[in-house]
Amino acid sequence: MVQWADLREWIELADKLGELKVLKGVDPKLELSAIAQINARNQGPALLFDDVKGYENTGFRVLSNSVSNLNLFNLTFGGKTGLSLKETIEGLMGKPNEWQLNSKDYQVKYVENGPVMENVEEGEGVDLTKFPTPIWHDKDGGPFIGTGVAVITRDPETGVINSGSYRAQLHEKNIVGINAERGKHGAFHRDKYYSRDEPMPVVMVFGPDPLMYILAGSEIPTGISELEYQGAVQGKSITAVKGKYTRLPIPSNAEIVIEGFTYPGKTKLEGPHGEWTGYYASDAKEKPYVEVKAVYYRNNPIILGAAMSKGSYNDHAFWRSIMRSALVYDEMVKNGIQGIKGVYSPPFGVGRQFITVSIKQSYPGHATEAGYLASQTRSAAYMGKWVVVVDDDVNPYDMDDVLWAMCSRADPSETGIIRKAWASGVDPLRPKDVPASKHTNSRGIIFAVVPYERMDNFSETCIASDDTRRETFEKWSEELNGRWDKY
Ligand SMILES: Cc1cc2nc3c(=O)[nH]c(=O)nc-3n(C[C@H](O)[C@H](O)[C@H](O)COP(=O)(O)O)c2cc1C
Ligand SMILES: [Mn+2]
Repeated sequence: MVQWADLREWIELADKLGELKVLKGVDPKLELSAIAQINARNQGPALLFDDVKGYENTGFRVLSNSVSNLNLFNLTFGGKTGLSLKETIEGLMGKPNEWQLNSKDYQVKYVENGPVMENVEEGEGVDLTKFPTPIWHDKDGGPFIGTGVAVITRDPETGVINSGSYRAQLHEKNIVGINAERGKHGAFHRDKYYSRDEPMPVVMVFGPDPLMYILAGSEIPTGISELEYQGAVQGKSITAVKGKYTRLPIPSNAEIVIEGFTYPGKTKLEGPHGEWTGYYASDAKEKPYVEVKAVYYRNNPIILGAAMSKGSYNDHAFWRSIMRSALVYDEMVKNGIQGIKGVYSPPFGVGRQFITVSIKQSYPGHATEAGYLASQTRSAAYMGKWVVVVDDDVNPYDMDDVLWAMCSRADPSETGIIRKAWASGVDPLRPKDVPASKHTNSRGIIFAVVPYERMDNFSETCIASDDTRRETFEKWSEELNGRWDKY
């Protein structure tokens, strides 16, 4: 059960936990982004940028690093704070399946009004340039107002409402880009509208609460509305006002929301934008854009920003790492794989490109099944790269342990290869002559497990047992630094 109602209450609680810092006078051009990247890497507190340079005394703010550490993650999901990584991930096992099942019971509750309606500007009155909008990287094609964003669209065939995080470049005062990659739900919706030659109605939430941001940015299964899923996580439906132009839900407690339309055949040059892979992998390209009909915002609104960068310098690397671990675990269980002791997708792979699965091998082929499946679960299929299968005596959350297993148990010539998997234009390995829409990548499945046929006579490990290490650590705790394990 989550104890906060909106981003502002969340910020207050983060502050009480000592997990919030307010920074004033920061330059939105590159400086804000650099601070956010460093802070992400350090798993630091949430950062609230006030009096942003050039926007002094407007009251308009930017929040970054909203969920860059364990306490902030657990605050967001309503868990206890002070939990370890292992406790946090294990506490989530089984939850995604439960939330998915329950989501139908938490339909969006429509209300007439809400804080987001404190300021309403329409038509010619729309001017998004008044909000402090960072320039995130020196080679970016412009400012991006939508980074920690939730883009809400409706499937014109099924009526299901989707919320996905797709970056939004601020092109003009009433024009923002939309960048849903092929295969994403928002892109399917667009294709369906355009095949009927109809415009696509769009709502973009630039100041969602951190849970709405995380769920928009996570691979929630097709056909499930992320907004209802959020209701299931929180045990309470989210409330929204029906958009005047689009009839889409406008989350009533959000900070800044726009509604408008994209039109078949209408595109603008979008990007480049420094991407989560750590590269400017795709050039500026013609992409759809939203013509904004109205903007709604609270007094003193807060944009939720998310810096893209390399590996663990990414704003979303930390929470994605935990979300991916929980989502992949649940999907594997749902597919009937037994004996899974842990799944972890660390921040250096941005919670996508490296997944460790620890299993208790109990039949020949078990590790093969687990490794290939983990790689191709819906939640891991997009832009994955490596899966490492380890035995249950290896700590999947400790990369020293995982790399030790690779060094000692994996036979590189046995690495499984999957070709032509779901990749994207942001893959730095995409050859320049292959269009983003056609690019696929390959996957490596590393079996860092004792070969099943040798399990009875494989060399034994010589590390002191967990019990011995724990007891010894307690006995000599004054002399020893750190911990007896690395969970
Ligand atoms: C901060 C952030 C920015 C993202 N930017 C994009 C983007 O520009 N385009 C895209 O297709 N996916 C982007 N993603 C990934 C999608 O949000 C993610 O794949 C999500 O599952 C999409 O929602 P959907 O599954 O409903 O399509 C981003 C994720 C995050 C967290
Ligand atoms: Mn979706």
